Amino acid sequence: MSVFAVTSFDNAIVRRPASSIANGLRSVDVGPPNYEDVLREHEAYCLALRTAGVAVEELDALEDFPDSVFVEDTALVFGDGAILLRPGASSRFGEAAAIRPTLERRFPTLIELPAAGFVDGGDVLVLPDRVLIGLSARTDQAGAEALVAALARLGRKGEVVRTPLGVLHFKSDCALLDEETVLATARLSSAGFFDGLDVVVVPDGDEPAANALRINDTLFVSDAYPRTAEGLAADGFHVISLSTREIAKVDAGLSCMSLRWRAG
Ligand code: CIR
Repeated sequence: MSVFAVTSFDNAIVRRPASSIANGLRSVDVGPPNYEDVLREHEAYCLALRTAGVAVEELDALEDFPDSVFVEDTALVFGDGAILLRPGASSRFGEAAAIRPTLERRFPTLIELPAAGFVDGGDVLVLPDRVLIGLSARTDQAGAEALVAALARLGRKGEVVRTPLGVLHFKSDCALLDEETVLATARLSSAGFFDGLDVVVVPDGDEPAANALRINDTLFVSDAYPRTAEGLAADGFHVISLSTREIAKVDAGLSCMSLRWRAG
């Protein structure tokens, strides 16, 4: 069995938010995010990634795709190759084609999924020994099985699981804290997908905080959930809180704004 490092990164791709993010998909409409504030959150995020030791390439905004800042949903990337995904929301179909030239330029191998089924990168959690793919309203069985086959070509094992009902993405409810530990909501941790790993459960009411992001020595957590952030800091993690107030209005958190990998 191969075991891969999964919290160590030296490169990331992000995309500048489009002003059309006001029309981004959302499960509950609490009003459009303010564009200037989204830009501020995104700039702080990029700076934080760079400070954590990552070289960040920022792609141009795509006004035709309101959710295109959430590049995580378009691809799965590793040092030895990338997989172009098939985002499952119709307004996002074109985002994979838009990022394709960048991935061709940056990765030695680019695998494309067959034109059947859908997978959003937000439903994919990369663990050291396997890759969990959560079935959801965005990721279907055909897409998940195609991704398992694509992962096998990169020497990795995919395992199809289920995103909790009513949760947008599998990773809306979990994140890796380190190579042995997952942060998860109670509803996800009880599903038994994290065999062999320690699980830290976010406090009731802090569910969105589970979409944290570990980059090298730093753990990024939403500043809207200080209880979670303080608990993780007390556990010894180097926690940096980042604002997600505006992007949360279009159901987004911290992992979705970047593709991350270790090239060297
Ligand atoms: C969507 O519904 O597709 C966007 N408004 C939010 C995507 C968030 N992506 C992610 O968590 N990976």
